[in-house]
Amino acid sequence: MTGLIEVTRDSGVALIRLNRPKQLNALNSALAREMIAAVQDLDATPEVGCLVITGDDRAFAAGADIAEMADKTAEAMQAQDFFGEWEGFARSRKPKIAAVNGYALGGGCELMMMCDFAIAGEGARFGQPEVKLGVMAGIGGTQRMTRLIGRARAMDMHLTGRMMDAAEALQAGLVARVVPDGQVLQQAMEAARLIASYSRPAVRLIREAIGQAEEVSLDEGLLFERRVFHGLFGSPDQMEGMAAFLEKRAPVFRGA
Ligand code: DAK
Repeated sequence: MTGLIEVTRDSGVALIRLNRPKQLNALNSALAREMIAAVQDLDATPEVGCLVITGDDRAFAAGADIAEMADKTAEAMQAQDFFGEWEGFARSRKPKIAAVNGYALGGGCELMMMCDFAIAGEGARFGQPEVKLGVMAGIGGTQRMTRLIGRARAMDMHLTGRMMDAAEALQAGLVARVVPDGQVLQQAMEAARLIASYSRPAVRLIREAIGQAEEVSLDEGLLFERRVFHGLFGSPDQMEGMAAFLEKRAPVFRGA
C-alpha cells in the first residue's frame, strides 16, 4: 500500500477514499492496483456488506492520469493491457456506491459507472473529455454510459467532451440521487449501511439479476430472475425476513 487510497470500515461498510488530491484524484496504474487489491480483499471479508467509493470535495476523480499516459505507444498500452485491471473492480461482488463531489471526468466518470449506483452533490460535474486529448474512453465509458443514458446522450458526451451538471446527470439516469454537496458522503454511508444490514444472499442475487438485464434477452432475464427468486426460499434469511414481518419485529439476517 502506498496511500493512494484510504480504506476505513464502519458497521459492515467499507469506505474507500481516493487520495491524490493534488492531481484531482487522477487514476494512475499504482492507484488502480491498490484499488483492485483492496476491493478483492473486501470481497473476501464476510463482515463487509457494501462499499462506498469517494474522492474529495473538489474531485471524485478527474480521469486517468494524463501525465502517466502522455508518452505511451499503442504497443506499450497493448502489451501492458493498460487499465485492463479495472475490470477486476467492475466484476467484484459486493455492492458499491459512488459518493461523488466535484469532477467525475474520463476514467473518473467510468469508475463511477462501474459502481452499482452513484449519489452526487449538486455541484458535481460529469464528462468524457478524452476526445479533447486526441483519444477516447478506455475503461468502459462508451459501453456503460450508452447503456445507462442511451445512445444519443452518450454520443453527445463522448463526441463533444462537454460536462454535464448534476441535475442533467440525474435526469439522464447517470446518477441515482443528487443531494446537497455537504450531504453526499453521509447519504451514501446511510444507504450502504442499509444494504449491509440486509440478507447477503438476497443482495448478491439482486445485483446479479439486474446485471443480467444488460446482457440477455428479456425472456432469459425474466427466467433468471424467477429462478434465483425461487432459490432464495427455504434459506435462513428468507424465513427470518418473512417471520419478522409477520411477527411485526425487525429481522436479524445471518447472511445465509
Ligand atoms: N491527469 C493528471 N493530472 C491531472 C488530471 C488528469 N486527468 N486532471 C487534473 N490534473 C492535475 C492538473 O495537471 C493540475 O496539476 P498541477 O498543475 O497543479 O501540478 C491539478 O490536477 C489541478 O488541475 P487544474 O489546475 O487543471 O484545475 P482546474 O480547476 O483549473 O481544472 C479540470 C479542473 C478537471 C477541469 C482540469 O484539471 C481538467 O480538465 N483535467 C483533465 C480532465 C480530463 O481530460 N480527464 C480525462 C483524462 S483521459 C484507456 C484507459 C483509460 C483512458 C483511456 C484509455 N485504455 C485502457 C487504453 C482514460 C482516459 C482519461 O480519463
